[in-house]
Amino acid sequence: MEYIKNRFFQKASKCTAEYQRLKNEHSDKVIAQVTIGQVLSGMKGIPALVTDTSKLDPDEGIRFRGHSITELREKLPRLSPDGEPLPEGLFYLMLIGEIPEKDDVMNISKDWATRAHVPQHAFDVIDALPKNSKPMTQFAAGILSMATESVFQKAYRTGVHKKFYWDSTFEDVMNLIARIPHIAAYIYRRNFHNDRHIEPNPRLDWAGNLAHMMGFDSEDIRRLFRLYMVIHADHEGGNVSAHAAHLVGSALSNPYYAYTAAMTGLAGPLHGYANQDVIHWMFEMLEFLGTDEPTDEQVSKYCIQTLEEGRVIPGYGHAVLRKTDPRFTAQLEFADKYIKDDKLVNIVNQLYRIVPPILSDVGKIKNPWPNVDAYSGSLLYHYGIKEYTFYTVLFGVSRVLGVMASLINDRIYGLPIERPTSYPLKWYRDKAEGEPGNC
Ligand code: NMX
Ligand code: MLT
Repeated sequence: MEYIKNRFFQKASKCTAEYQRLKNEHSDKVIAQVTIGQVLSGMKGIPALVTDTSKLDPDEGIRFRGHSITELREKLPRLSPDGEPLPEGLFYLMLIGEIPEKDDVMNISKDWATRAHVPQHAFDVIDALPKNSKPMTQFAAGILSMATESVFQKAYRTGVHKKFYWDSTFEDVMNLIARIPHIAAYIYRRNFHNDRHIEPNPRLDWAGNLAHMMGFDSEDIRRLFRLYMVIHADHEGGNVSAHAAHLVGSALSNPYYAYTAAMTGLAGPLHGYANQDVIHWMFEMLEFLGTDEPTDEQVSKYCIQTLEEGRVIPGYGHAVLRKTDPRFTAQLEFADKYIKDDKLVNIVNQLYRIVPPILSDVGKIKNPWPNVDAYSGSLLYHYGIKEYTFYTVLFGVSRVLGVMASLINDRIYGLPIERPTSYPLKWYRDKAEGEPGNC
């Protein structure tokens, strides 16, 4: 496994040199203007972060090191010809920037299996929380509790030279990725299967093992989990979870701290919680309408009612995307291929016809199209994972791949502490109108 670390080091060292050169030679170069509108609407479109793992195009969607989801599904190694690519391969791609060989992927899988032992106290911390605490609360607590294991933190305390920070961060990241499926599955079995836990199977791949520990061993679910883990893994650096991890990591907090921050961000309803909210909202709708096969007119009226109540339609809209999310499309294709006539999936497809024109008519909504969360819940539900309050945890398992690959990069580049500037509202008003403001 050491060879993958070495390969990363060889590749990333060139980029580290490039980072230093840019900083030394071009720090004064102006690359963008910032408008008041951008500041007042969540810093949208301001280039302010360095993230190599993936880039989001508003019209085309996400590309991982230049590869679209369609390309990944063709090019990344898989276990069987008709299966989905292994997330291990995507991790390699995000980390090193090249499509891996199957051997590389299998080696990562084995390496993670050897690192997968979760310290008992992490389970004890989860068990100390009441069972009615949200799965994401338990998940974040479990991850945070494993900070006791941080190799980076120990290295830092012993005074390791800053040029080696990446090395112990790499070890932490590999350990965290290896352990996170067990933490997730433990919460699932604790909350929904009366604490009847299932041990990991080291012969399985990372996503297959997660399904196994949750109690699902069919090839259908493994296929779905591999797809799920690939499409949720990264969405450039500015989304709330990635940005939170980068920000906290920039203080040289250990990777467990940084990823806990990501997960508390992912738990928000405008971000990853939307994947459970979609199912919740659909069930609310079906209950309200008194049918599980609503007409287009009924669905349409319910959507308008939701908007009139000042609520969002979950699974629709995006801060960057301006077209249907290719992660939505990948799931739609998966459903077309493997799922025949499922009521919930049918409603997701029905919503895809009905919601965009309604959101467009509102006027202010920049993107009326569905995002990744509009589909994912219905697929999980179809395969028997019906406890939708758990769904965001699965998003969180996947997101570790991209966000933590980026943290290793942050450390090898030697990115500094992140510290943008803030001003009172009055300052912006003075800038805009040239007159003293009131507040
Ligand atoms: N339903 C109703 N209103 C919406 C929606 C929606 N799906 N999407 C945007 N709006 C509203 C938004 O709340 C805002 O209203 P106001 O001016 O009153 O504050 C207005 O439209 C303009 O928002 P945008 O600039 O289009 O979107 P923004 O970048 O602020 O927000 C989201 C992006 C994704 C937070 C927003 O589209 C949303 O709340 N969607 C529903 C929740 C969701 O699906 N989140 C998951 C995102 C993906 N993920 O996994 O993280
Ligand atoms: C994500 O996957 O992080 C979401 O689509 C949100 C985003 O990109 O802002």
